[in-house]
Amino acid sequence: MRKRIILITGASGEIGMALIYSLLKRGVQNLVTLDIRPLDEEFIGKATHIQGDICDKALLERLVSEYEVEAIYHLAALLSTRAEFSPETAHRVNVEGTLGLLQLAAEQSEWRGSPVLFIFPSSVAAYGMPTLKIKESFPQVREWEWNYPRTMYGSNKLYCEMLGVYFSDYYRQLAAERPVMLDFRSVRFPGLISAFSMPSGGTSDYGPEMLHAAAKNEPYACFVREDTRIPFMAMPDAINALLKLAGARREDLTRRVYNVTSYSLSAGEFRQWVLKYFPKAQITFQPDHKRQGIVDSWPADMNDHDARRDWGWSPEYDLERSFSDYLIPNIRKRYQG
Ligand code: AKB
Repeated sequence: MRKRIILITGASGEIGMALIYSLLKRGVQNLVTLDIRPLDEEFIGKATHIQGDICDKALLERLVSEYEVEAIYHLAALLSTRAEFSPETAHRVNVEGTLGLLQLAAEQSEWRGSPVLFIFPSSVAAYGMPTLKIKESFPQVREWEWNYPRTMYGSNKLYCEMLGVYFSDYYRQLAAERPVMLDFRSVRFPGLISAFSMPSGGTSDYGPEMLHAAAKNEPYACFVREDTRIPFMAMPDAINALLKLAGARREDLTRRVYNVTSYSLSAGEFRQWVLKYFPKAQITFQPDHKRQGIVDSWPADMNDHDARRDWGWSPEYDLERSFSDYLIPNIRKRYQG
């Protein structure tokens, strides 16, 4: 008998580490993690780690020969800024990597006769607001609006959402008898802010970078204008969203892709919140017009009404609580002993 497992890809990334921490805390013992990097020391011995490339077909074949995969949290991705520097690599990892895992989940679902749960974090980058004027006129976008991403990463996310829907609902639709298929569920995240890790390669990174720099007493030059506004969320809420969506009853879900968000903040307001706790922080604005263009194409906020209605989504950390209860105490501990 093969051991039943939960597979987490991108396990050494920001979301991956926070998710593993939460699952272990909930007593989950059957975690198999996959990442191109080694697993964080904190988790060694608590999860079975495979260091390798998600695009390595032989690796995925070995994995299913050893384990029965019940659920996949597919977090591995090249983020928006990094993906612009190597779009072909981003496409390989973000799209081909996801396609390989969807195929794996489809085969496993058919073999088991019950759907493999496939949880996929998508992003505010799946949107593309053509102009700042239009961005202002549509302050809270719905899932189906303005799906015209301007980045390789955003395009990859949007397409992979579609692939997930396809594999769940239409794959082998012309077969005489359609086999049991996977159960794809996705959340579109805003910019995420963690107290315990730094993002790398994203374009919403100016928020967390500003905060971590202030805590380290380092000057920070923000690469977007002061009036730039996008939605953000504290990392514990991102993990809650993934776990809550994973635990929702299938019959309650009216979509496969849901917006989730917490608060919408301009870069100038972000700076004010940082100054409230680190009054000596030296934060200036030196917009990089190329990265600015990417953030300008993301909506100021997302409408997450459907997630609230269908599976009871509600962020636990509003703006005030994110800073006072989560970010500031943990970041202070991290950098100031
Ligand atoms: C990025 O900036 O690329 C990510 C995202 C918004 O998905 N943080």
